[in-house]
Amino acid sequence: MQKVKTILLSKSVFEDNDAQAERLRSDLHNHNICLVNVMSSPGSGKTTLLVALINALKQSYNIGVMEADIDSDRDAVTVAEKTGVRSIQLHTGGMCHLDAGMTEQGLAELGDGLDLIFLENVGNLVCPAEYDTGANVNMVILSVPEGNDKPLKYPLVFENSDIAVISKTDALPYFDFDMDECRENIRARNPDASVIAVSAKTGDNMDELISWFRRKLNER
Ligand SMILES: Nc1nc2c(ncn2[C@@H]2O[C@H](COP(=O)(O)OP(=O)(O)O)[C@@H](O)[C@H]2O)c(=O)[nH]1
Ligand SMILES: [Mg+2]
Repeated sequence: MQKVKTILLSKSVFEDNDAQAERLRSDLHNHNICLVNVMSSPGSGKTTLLVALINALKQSYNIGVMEADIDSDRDAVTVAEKTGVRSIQLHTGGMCHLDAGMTEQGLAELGDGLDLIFLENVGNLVCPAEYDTGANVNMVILSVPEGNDKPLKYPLVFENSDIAVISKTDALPYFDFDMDECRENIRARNPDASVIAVSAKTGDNMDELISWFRRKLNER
């Protein structure tokens, strides 16, 4: 099994997270780095989707990954083994989200020379939405088994995201998931968000998601 670096993050010293996040976002922009904050509940398919996305984009961009969790280095090892890109594990010391200061600590450990960095936030639809990490792109993932009403129950994470991915579409035949209603629920919270439904398992519609990222990265 591959070894990955694990960093224990210390609680942020900054009182004004929003100001710190704005500073970080503009620093990243000035260095032509795109940081993508990936949020979802546990098990909705963040790591699986990242592996598929990274393998599609790694010839074009220098990619790094920060995997945030309360414990274990499982996701960072999975990403390193399945993609070969630079991957580190961040431990939050029990906290259920990352803030901008913690994200900055992770970025310092990840190192230079990257132009696309994915941050897999702690699995949780509530807390990560309340703390701006300073990312340039916020992405929320909602999987088919979770149900199409989640944008109504957890509105903030959908309001704060640039893109909402509906994952595990291969499972649609087994769940009462109304795709049109889900899209409508997301649009009601955030009319500006792109909504893309995919299956990372079968590859269904992954091309649309990959193209979305290529366009976003070209806009930098
Ligand atoms: N059927 C199906 N299962 C998936 C898909 N993506 C992920 N999974 C499964 O869902 C579980 C959780 O996936 P994981 O990527 O670890 O989710 P995370 O906790 O959000 O990072 C694993 O058993 C995956 O194999 C998908 O597109 N379709
Ligand atoms: Mg994961």
